Amino acid sequence: MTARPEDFTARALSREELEAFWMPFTANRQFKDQPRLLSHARGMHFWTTDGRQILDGTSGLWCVNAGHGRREISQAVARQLETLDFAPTFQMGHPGGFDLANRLQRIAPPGLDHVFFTNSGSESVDTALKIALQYQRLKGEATRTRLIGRERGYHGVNLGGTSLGGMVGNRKAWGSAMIPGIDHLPHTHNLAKNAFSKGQPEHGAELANALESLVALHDASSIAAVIVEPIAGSTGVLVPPRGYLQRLRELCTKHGILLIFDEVITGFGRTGSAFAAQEFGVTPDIITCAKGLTNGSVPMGAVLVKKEIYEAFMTAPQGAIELFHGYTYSAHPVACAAGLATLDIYEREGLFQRAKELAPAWADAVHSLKGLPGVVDIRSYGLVACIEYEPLAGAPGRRGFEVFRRCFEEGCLVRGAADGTALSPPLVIETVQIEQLVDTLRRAIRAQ
Ligand code: PXG
Ligand code: PLP
Repeated sequence: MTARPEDFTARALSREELEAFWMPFTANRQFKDQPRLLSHARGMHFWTTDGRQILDGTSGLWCVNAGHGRREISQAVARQLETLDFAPTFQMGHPGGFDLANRLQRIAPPGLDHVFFTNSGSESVDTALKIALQYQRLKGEATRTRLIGRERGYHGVNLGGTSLGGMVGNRKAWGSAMIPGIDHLPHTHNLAKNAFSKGQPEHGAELANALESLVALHDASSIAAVIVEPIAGSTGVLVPPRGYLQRLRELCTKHGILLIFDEVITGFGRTGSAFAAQEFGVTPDIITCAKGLTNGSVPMGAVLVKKEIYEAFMTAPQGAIELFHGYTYSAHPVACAAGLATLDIYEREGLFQRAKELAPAWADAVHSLKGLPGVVDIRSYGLVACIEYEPLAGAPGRRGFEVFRRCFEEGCLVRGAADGTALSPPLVIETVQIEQLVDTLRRAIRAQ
């Protein structure tokens, strides 16, 4: 008989045992004083080491799109580990990498035909930037070295992504290491005009014209690429205003600038399509992704590039390495097995379509929180949403954290995002679970 989740037990850790692990993006001392430890997970739920069931309203960290504990994935991973635990992919190969690249090509927007594998979203971003810079050189446009990000963007934690991201906290500590020649477009968040939009907000397409100003300032011949998240995730689910991404695409094409969509969060069904590119009908030149690629089970990321870009590299002399870049674990066989099993689940269960079908009910449920004290905005698209609060005087971010803490105590995992709560549940969420999540949030917000 197979074990039920309830059969697992995990011992609590002492304060001393918690010390050695320097936790990422965590208030370490606060956490270690009051730890929140997870022991196992199935479907829509985690269980804590003290036996409490927690509804996962965030797909872990926006990655477990098919729900937890998917047996097809764990079995594929176990089989792969026993057959070929590791294979070099530098001047060598194994079928899994090619299979997964072909499968990704099938769900990618037309024309994004080639796939470079990484181990995370951060690595995907830095890889995409290197590809963009070298592509411009290969085209004879070596002066195109400038890179453009956007305020409130998040592109991971490696130095390229940190430089292009627009999160001040992540930039200020390492100012001296920021790569030079970077500009930022303005973000599109506008409470005065767009508060409580369901789906794409009406106002702000013209903000893409800021790219035209940067071209006027620096000249197009100096600009290699623009990178944006189609929907900014980490900084509070900023949905692109109608027409904004189209305008950005037009301007990039007009000026010979590559457009990179960072789809680490928006990829794999979050918006109701495989990628936000298809959802919004705008095809970038490069897509970065990770997270949902393996349902969060094994670290993996990927960079999808247009045929013209790949082909420009393939003009190097025979026998020369065309792109001097790669990770020990690029296309790791175990990650490939997890990725293939994950894409099978998405396809077999029609999960991207399911997200699209659930989106209106999801939006209605989340928007029912409008009118609660301190709620200044609610934004939603596909199966993602954010509730934004009026910051408490002198304590920015406190409300978001307190709502997170209280929801966790009441059995729901939500994510604090600045002074807001971000939600991105697994695409298998049921209607009653949406109700539970929203009711829990309602109580937590009222308690502030
Ligand atoms: N780009 C985007 C758009 C992301 O959202 C990364 C790159 C970096 O991916 P890795 O795999 O290196 O973490 C991300 C990651 C949160 C949160 O709740 C968001 C991310 C990661 C962890 C937490 O805001 N986004
Ligand atoms: N540092 C050292 C000393 C290495 O030898 C390597 C890879 O061989 C790396 C860093 C890069 O590691 P990875 O390929 O896992 O990104």
